[in-house]
Amino acid sequence: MPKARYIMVGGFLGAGKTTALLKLGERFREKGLRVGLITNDQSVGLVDTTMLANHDFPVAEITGGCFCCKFNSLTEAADELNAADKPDVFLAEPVGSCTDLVATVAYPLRRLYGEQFHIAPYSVLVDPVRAERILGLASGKSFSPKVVYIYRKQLEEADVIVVNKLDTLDAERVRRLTAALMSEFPQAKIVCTSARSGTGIDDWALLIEGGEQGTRPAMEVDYDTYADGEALLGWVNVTASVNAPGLFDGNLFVSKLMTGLHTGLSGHGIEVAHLKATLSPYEGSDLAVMNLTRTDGNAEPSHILADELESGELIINLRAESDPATLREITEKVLAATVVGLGLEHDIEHAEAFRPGRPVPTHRDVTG
Ligand SMILES: Nc1nc2c(ncn2[C@@H]2O[C@H](COP(=O)(O)OP(=O)(O)OP(=O)(O)O)[C@@H](O)[C@H]2O)c(=O)[nH]1
Ligand SMILES: [Mg+2]
Repeated sequence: MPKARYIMVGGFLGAGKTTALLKLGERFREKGLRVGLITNDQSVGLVDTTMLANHDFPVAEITGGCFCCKFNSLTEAADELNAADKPDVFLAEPVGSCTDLVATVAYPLRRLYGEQFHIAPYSVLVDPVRAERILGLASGKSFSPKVVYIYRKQLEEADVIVVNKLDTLDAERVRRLTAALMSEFPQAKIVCTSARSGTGIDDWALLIEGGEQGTRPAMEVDYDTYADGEALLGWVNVTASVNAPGLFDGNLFVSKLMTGLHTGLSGHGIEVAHLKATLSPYEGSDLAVMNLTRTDGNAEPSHILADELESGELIINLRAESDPATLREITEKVLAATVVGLGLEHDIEHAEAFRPGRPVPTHRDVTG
C-alpha cells in the first residue's frame, strides 16, 4: 500500500490552524487526493470539529488530552479514517497550547509507523500581532512569561514558520516580523499566508507536501515550566440548545453573545487566547462561526448562517489566561442574558471548565 502523508500544523491558540487546514485540505482535494483531518483538544464539544465537518471532510476527533499524551489515540484516529476513507493525506491539528510535538509525535510516528506514513516537515502558524508583541516588535497586552515560554518553544521546533493573516499586514510589518523570526529561529523556513483568502497557501504547500521531517536532535524542554504555562490557561467548553418560539436571527444571536463575552472578559482584565462560538440548526448544514483571538481585538464572523432558524446547537470554546471557574461564570451569565435579551430559551447540555493537566508524553524521541 502506498504511504500516506502525515502533515501536522501547530501554532498557538487562534493563529489560524483550522482555517489553514481547510485551505490545505481543499487544495489536496482539488488535486484528486483523499484527505482526512484529525482534531485534538483537552475535552469534548469542539468548534473546530463542527467547522471541518461542515466542509465535508472526514474528521476524527481526539479529546481528553493532547496528541503527545494520547499517542495511541492518534494512530487509532488514523486507523478509523483509513477504514472509512483511506486518506492519501492526513492533516492534524494539535492543541494550540502544546509544544515538543516533533519529539513526542513526529519522531515516534516515523519510528513506529514509518512504513505507513511520510512525515512532513512540521509547520507552526503565527498570528502576526501576537508574534510582534512576544518578539518585542510592538507593545500591547500579552501572556505571562511561562505561557510565552510555550509560545517560543513552539517556534523553536518549527521546520516551517507560517506567518498567517497576511491580509492584515502592510509590507513593512511583514519585513520586520519575518526578519525577527529568521534571526531568532534560524532553523525554520518562513512563509507568509492568508489562510482566510488563500494567499501563499501554494508556496507553503510546496514546502511540506514533498519534504520529509528532518532528524535533528529534539529541542530541550523544561516540562515544569511547560506544565505551569499550560495551567495558567483556563478552558471552558459549553454546548447548549438555543430555541425560539418562532424563527430567530442566529447571526445576531452569536454576535450579541460574542460582544457580551468580550465585554465581560475585558472588564475582568482577562487576556483571551481564543474565544470561538458556533451555532448550527439541528436540521441541515448551515453554520455561524465567530472568533476573538485577543482581548484588544475584535470578534469577527468567519461563517454566517444563510437562514433564520427555530432551534440550533450552540458551542462555545473559550481559552484565556484566567481561573477556569471565573471564565465559566462569565460565559454562563452572558449566555443566559443574551438568550433572555432576544426572547429565546436555552438548555445547557454540556459545560466544563478546567486547566490543562501536566503533559506526560507517551513517547519522547530525542532524535529523529
Ligand atoms: N484576517 C485573517 N484572519 C484569519 C486568517 N486565518 C485565520 N483567521 C481568523 O483567525 C481566527 C482563528 O482561526 P482558527 O483557524 O480557528 O485558529 P486556530 O489556530 O485553529 O485556533 P485554536 O484551534 O483555538 O488553536 C478566526 O477568526 C479566523 O477566521 C487570515 O489569514 N486572515
Ligand atoms: Mg483550531
